[in-house]
Amino acid sequence: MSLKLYCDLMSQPSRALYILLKSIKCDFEVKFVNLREAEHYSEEFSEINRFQRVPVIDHNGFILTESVAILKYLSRENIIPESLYPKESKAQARVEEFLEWQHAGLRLHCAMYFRVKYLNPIMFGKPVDAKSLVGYESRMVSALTDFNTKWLGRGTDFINGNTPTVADLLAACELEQPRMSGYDPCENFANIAVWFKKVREHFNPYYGEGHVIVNKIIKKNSKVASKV
Ligand SMILES: N[C@@H](CCC(=O)N[C@@H](CS)C(=O)NCC(=O)O)C(=O)O
Repeated sequence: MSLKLYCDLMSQPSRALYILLKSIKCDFEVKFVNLREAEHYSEEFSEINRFQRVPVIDHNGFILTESVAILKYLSRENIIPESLYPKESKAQARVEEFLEWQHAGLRLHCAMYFRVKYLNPIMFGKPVDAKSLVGYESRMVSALTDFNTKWLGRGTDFINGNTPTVADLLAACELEQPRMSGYDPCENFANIAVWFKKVREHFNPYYGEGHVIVNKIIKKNSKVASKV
């Protein structure tokens, strides 16, 4: 069996797949695609993914993009254990209910806040437009409020019950992103804070390994902020 994961650890769904495959002790090859160096626009990578995005897998020559499709495929191929991606119809539907929701319900808003507040000023050398940031922040807070009360806060340790699934890992990796731009969801949302700790603990040491670069940026930016 040959499984390659094309990823960049600055990318949320890339981290989720990287941590997942490491934590289930899957024998896979990591192919880093450095987004900051624009490696995803190279001819070589464009042939692998015509959309020029990560993550991508190559499983015995079968190339697949889109993190949710990849998770579903790896579950069907029995690479992800049932404990993390249920096979039973209704339990599986509950996990997939979250996987469908999170793209527009959570990821979009956390990623946009990160992009507008942190990435765009670095990429385009322009300061953040404070007015538009207010809108991005309020949409992110609204998404986090939904996540905090409608997915968490239902009397279970994780999104769907008392054991984690791929839904928890995908969500946690998304929620790390705004932390790099100085917004820590744990400071404002009690259910998220309790849940986040459990997800990190469950997937460690791989969770920490997948977030080494992210944590360095968070540390660096918090030092800068404390000096301001
Ligand atoms: N819906 C895709 C999203 C893929 C995606 O947007 N990847 C980002 C990193 S998180 C990327 O490759 N961005 C490169 C770019 O926008 O130029 C998935 O879930 O896999």
